[in-house]
Amino acid sequence: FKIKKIILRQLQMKMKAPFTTSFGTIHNKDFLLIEAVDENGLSGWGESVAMGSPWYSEETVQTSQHMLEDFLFPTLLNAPLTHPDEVSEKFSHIRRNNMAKAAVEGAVWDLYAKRTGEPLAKALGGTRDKIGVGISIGIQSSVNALLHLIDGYLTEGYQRLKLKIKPGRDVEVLREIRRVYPDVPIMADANSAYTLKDIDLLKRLDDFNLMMIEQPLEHDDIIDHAKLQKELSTPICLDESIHSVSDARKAIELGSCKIINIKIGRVGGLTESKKIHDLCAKNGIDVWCGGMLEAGVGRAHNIAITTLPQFTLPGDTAGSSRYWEEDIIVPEVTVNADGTINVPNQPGIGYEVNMKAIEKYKVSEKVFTA
Ligand code: OSB
Ligand code: MG
Repeated sequence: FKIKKIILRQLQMKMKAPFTTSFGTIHNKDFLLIEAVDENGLSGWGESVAMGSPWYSEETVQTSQHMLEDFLFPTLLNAPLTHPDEVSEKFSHIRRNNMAKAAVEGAVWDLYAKRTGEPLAKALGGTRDKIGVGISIGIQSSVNALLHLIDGYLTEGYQRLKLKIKPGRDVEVLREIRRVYPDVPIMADANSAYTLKDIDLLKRLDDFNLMMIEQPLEHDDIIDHAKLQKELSTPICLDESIHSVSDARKAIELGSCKIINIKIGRVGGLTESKKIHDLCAKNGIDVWCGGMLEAGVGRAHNIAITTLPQFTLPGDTAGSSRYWEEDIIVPEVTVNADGTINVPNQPGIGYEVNMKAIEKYKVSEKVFTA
């Protein structure tokens, strides 16, 4: 098959509640949505997780747009394809820019699965019809505010809590939450807010029976994380540090982590996500699907990849209503009372795009043809 037309839309969606990490606060989600159209007029959808500013990684909405328009679309338009695995091969002469690559690769995967009439989860080799999910909670102004939020999310059924931490908002906060919830599965995500100089403080986190601590040290590091893991009983999970199956292999060899968070955008697409998944399965490394505050299209891709067997831990894929007044897919993603999401069984991503909602949030649109 061939991609004959690509429609690139930029959207802005206001978050229901601001999301605060060790880096700052997100009020509005700016992102690119990609619609890839084949010779029969069938569309596949992809969503870029690059954000407005480069705090999580070096990519932004604008750098993605540049890479897509000037390099990735020209490589893909009109190129004969038999399987979406070929897309990342075609992009391999372009360094990094993983979020831009993943966005358009995701659209090709959706289109491919729609053409073959199977759910994206099946096309990827997924085996589950339900996935377990937790919730990632940003840094709050007070412990009481955090406790209030936690109470609501546990009532909704989420299987585990991920609490964002940073220096000054770590040990005391976790101690208080553990006191109130001695048995709830809890993990902490530092988004690289610490260094090895903080090792004594990080060791104190071992007291709280955390499932894992996510990315405590620098965003591009696997050496110091290996040193830290030797000193901690809490498993380290890497997020920002892992961009490829090659990074994952090195981190596993060094002992830099016991768990890997796979984000499709961070690793350059679904094909690379599968490779990392397979490597982790072989090495007994637990895997879960991270989140980037996605709208519905990206969320649907996350649900599909999470159906692979080595996604053994609950991911960050919360329901649409946790983020948005109105999502861009129908039906919206909902979470069952037992903290699971039903995997859709319609072809492709399995949700319809809501064109009215897309029009409402659209900031700009450009069409590229072969
Ligand atoms: O580090 O996992 C992260 C959101 C934006 C950027 C990075 C991260 C996150 C989250 C939220 O933790 C996950 C989600 O709810 O989508
Ligand atoms: Mg993280």
